[in-house]
Amino acid sequence: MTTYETRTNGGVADDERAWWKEAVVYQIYPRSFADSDGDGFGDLPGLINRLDYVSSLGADVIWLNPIYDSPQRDNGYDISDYQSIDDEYGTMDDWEELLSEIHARDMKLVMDLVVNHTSVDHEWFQKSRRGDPEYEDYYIWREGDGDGPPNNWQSFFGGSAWTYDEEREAYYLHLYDTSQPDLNWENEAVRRDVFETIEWWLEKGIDGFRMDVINLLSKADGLPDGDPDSEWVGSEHFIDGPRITEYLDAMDEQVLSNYDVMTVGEMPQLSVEQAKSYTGTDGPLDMAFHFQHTKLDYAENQRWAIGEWDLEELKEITSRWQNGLAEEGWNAIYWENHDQPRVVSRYGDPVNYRRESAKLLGTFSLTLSGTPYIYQGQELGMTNSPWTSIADMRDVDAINHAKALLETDDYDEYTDIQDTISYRSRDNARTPMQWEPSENAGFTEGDPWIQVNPNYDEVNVGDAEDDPDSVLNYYRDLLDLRDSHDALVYGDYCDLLPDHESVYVYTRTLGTAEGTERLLVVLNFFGDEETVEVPVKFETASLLLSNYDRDDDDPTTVTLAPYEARVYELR
Ligand code: TEU
Repeated sequence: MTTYETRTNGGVADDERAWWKEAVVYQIYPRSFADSDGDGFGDLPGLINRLDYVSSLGADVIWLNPIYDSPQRDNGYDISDYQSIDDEYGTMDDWEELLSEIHARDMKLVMDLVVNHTSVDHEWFQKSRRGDPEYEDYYIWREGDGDGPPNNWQSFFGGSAWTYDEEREAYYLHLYDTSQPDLNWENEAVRRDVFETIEWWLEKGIDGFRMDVINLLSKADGLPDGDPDSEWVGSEHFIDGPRITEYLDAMDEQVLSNYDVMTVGEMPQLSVEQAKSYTGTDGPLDMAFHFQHTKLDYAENQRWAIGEWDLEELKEITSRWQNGLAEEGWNAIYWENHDQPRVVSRYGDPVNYRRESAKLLGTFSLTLSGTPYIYQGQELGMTNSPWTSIADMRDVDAINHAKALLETDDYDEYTDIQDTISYRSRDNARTPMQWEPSENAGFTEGDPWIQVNPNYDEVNVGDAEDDPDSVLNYYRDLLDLRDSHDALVYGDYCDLLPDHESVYVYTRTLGTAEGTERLLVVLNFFGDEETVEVPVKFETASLLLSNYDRDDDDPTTVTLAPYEARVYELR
């Protein structure tokens, strides 16, 4: 493993510096990380046993997906009690131990905040459904329109966003699964209860929140019909809705701003302009996830259709976000999370160049402006899993959509849609973490809740640890590189070859007390050899890192092997 000198420059103003800008976040999906008791589900004691591994990567922050009480229809994004730990994961004592073990390793813990909706099993919904006067307005209830639902809004998981409740004799709104009713943020009591919950966790000493679909909280007055042709029908009436700024500002002013924590909003259909206002100096959040680069491989803008992706579009999106938030706001950089298929299988080559392309894609993430997020297993170059039957799939989203596709006239049987569902399913991210080349990849001694990717005998932590050329050890170098170069955190971004179809070349430049620190990143995104002329002037150049064994220090004319990545320092 290469080591670099530690930061030396003083070119960044103190008020521009922040620990969460300098951090690298490692995301853990606890259900699939490590099982300590053999029930086939990952749990907190299992995770605690693996903290040294996370720390060995050089990660600064752990983002933990929801572990609260939940009927688990949407794997914990359907919460029935915000202040308790689901038995599946362990106890509150386990959680306290987890927090202190994370802090003992000098890392921080970010928890998931899911407050656009709860589970139908939440006490608030149970009381609301019964018409309890204190809770009747905690959710969004409406009479139907004739025999049908109140409007044409669609659930993200397919079908109407409204479900009729026999007990209340009215429809409730759910932008996700029918078991996930949307909270009514117009109701001040809802806001008060949510803010109290946030404060309760902050008082326990956590270091921040990842906020689920947080730009969906405010729904347009009168809940008007949506454009029937849009990708998500109704979304223009609930994304960045009329009172969203007011709600998030209040959350920030009343609670968050009293703590030194980081916040990242997950924001479907986010634009750069909106991101600036959410994450700029006066904005309520520190950074936000947008989705634009996760749609490159959609066909005709459809998620459940696979298309070819092209690099120029990735460059266009990336530059728009890098430049757009350069002065105001902050990016959250990611390829993978628990909702996205594995990036090597989408934008790399999992068959011929798995290692090379995994390293290339990692180099991209770790050298951009913004806080990088690594999803468990990404650092091994884990791939999508081969799914042979819908019966093996667990994700409510994939299962609902498979059903919906089969109800259309376009498809007759499951085999017609199998390739699409297998490629796109969120289950690809949720197969167990591959620890060892032994049964069930060392994840559990029982039956895993979801299939283990059969390539675990080749892709696993144990073997990667012993191999100096593994994706894992390359990731360690990348984190070390970022940690030792302020230009990678605070430097300006400049795309030098925006029109090149297969090679991405950019610089990150920072004026410092000792002169200018400038890094040059050269990435060949495809499987053919490429030679590029790099339009850059310098006095000396040195190659800091490559995913091939190179000792060439001249970056003016570079011949790149398939999926080759290089990072140079220029003086
Ligand atoms: O996801 C919100 C969401 O709509 C997307 O992340 C979606 O899954 C993605 O666009 C697929 O490409 C969040 C959570 O991350 C997800 O796991 C939950 O199912 C969802 O909210 C509901 O809480």
